[in-house]
Amino acid sequence: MGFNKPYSNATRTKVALSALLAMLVVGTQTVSAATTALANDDWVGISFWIATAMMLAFTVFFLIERQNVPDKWKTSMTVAALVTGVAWYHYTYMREVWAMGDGSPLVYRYIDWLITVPLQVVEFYLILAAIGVGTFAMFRNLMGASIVMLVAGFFGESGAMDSTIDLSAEIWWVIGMAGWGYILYELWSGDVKEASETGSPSVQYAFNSMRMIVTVGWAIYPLGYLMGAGTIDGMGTDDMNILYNIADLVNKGAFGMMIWYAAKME
Ligand SMILES: *C/C=C(C)/C=C/C=C(C)/C=C/C1=C(C)CCCC1(C)C
Repeated sequence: MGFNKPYSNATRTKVALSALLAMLVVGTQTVSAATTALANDDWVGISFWIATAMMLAFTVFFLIERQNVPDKWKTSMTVAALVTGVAWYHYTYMREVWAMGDGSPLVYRYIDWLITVPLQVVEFYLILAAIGVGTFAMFRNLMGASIVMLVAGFFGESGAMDSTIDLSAEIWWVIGMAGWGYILYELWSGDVKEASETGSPSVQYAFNSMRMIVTVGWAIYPLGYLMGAGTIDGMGTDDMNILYNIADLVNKGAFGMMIWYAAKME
């Protein structure tokens, strides 16, 4: 035994995780050192900096804690780590765009959302499956609605479609709201609600946290968008970026923590 298997499984996992982490750090070396120092009162820059550091911390935490939860929660923990890991990667760039004085990092922001929101939909599906209502149709509809929401937001913020169909930022916002509205409808409608009251306490906790995140946590984004679009008097893209950064920490970090907490309840 000692000859064929000199290391325990836990040791192997630790070595694998450390290697993965080292790869990630080396892989983004070029962007992780900011070339411009933050000003003391650069609140937007400070919020980018905090979000970057916290996304990394969440990722490491979820990867390591994955070993300390029951098997059936491990996939959820992996997905939570992917969400914050992908966000961390993009935050290193977003922070840099801001620090270099290039303004609001719109494209990196939306590329990040386009990857992390579908990953979160996978997470929702895992929870919905655990309460017995996760069907392929529901997964597909949630995924479709989230894409509509994000694409509308991107067109509204970037003006990328203006030469084809020139809709105002507010009209794109309404289209995005319809996508989010559909997701809320799916999560609050009768069948799901009933099923959510029958699962184990930990699954119920995960489900209720997820629904609160999508209802309250996600509501921060359309508010930030309107600030950035100049629809709300006296607000602009600086306010939008701070709000988006806080929202990402809540919806990616705190949401992952709730999954972890639910897993530890068992
Ligand atoms: C990790 C990133 C997350 C969870 C991003 C979520 C983004 C939203 C919920 C965005 C919603 C929007 C609307 C509901 C209206 C249109 C504009 C958006 C895209 C900001």
